[in-house]
Amino acid sequence: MRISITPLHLVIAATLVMSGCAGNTAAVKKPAPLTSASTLKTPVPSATARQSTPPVPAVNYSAAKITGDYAGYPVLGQFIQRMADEHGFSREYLYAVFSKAQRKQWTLDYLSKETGGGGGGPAPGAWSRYRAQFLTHLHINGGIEFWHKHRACLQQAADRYGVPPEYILGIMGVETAFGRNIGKHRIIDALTTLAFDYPRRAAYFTGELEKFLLMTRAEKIDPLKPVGSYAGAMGLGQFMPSSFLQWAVDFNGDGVRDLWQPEDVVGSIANYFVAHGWHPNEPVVTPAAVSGAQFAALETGFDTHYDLKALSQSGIRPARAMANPPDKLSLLRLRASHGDEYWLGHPNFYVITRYNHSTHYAMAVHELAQAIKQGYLDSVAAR
Ligand SMILES: [Ca+2]
Repeated sequence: MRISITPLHLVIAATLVMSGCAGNTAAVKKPAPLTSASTLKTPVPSATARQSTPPVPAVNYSAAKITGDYAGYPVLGQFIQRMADEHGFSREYLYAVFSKAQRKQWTLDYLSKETGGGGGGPAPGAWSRYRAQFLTHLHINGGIEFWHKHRACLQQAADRYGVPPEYILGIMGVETAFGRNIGKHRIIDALTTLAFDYPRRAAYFTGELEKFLLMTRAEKIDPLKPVGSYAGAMGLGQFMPSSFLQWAVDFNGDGVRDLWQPEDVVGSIANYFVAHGWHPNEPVVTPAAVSGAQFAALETGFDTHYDLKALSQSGIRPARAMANPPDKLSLLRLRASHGDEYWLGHPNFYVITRYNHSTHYAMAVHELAQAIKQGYLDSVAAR
């Protein structure tokens, strides 16, 4: 499991929540009294257009100054000034919100231990240990159950976006085990702490805090209510606020984009994939067979690029036929307990890594997707 604060938006938190919430079986909690609809209507595309009159927040908080953990932070004062000037927030509203924000020392201590980075690449067996966390009965059965329950919605997303249901479910499974591990950290505390007490990533998290406040105002959510990962990722798909603003969709047509609504999460993940270049009807990976001595010298990873001829010259070939091989494939090495596996990553494998920049992550999503699909088809056939 890779845990690092890298300069990527949603990605970091998607990784962080895995460790922060392992074993948490809490049900999905909605952060605010939002309406939910069980019947699907026409999807409404994301709308982030600025409005000349700022929307009214869900709760009318007001205070004359900042008290509490964040009293006396000049940079917070400058942030509030900017939110007022650029987005029309009332200062008194933000003074009150930040008076209730709590500094999360646990997060800062945790991250200070993580900054070493290690290096040297995965150890033998690392892939098997990572995989075992996600290819479980809980994850697979959770996906099959979700598929049956939200079949129409998943089909609608497949038709509209070209993303097969199993990959949407693979993401939701690895991220939160279908809502079982959504995280327990208040987003306002997580983002305020990382924006103003974690200088290494202050610019990034200040941006996420800004977008979180815009999101809660636009969607009529009390900003003190949402919980998620300690880096601020939210809902069944663990979207960061910037990802919410850019890619979340109201997929059940009830007028709100809600990262806790299963239908909206299905549409939002599919939309995220399309925005990052998903190729409909194309595979994710092809197993590779290796021979000779030269293959070991090739660089591996989701961001490598080889054509089949170059791979062949190094003793690497597809272990099964490819209908339409892409111009470039990545070479993936997975260090399983039984030895190293080699795979060829198609462009869609790279798309999955846009959710979390990790070969292990994308391969776990792929394998979980395939296991869920097989289980779903078996359960349909048995009926
Ligand atoms: Ca909705």
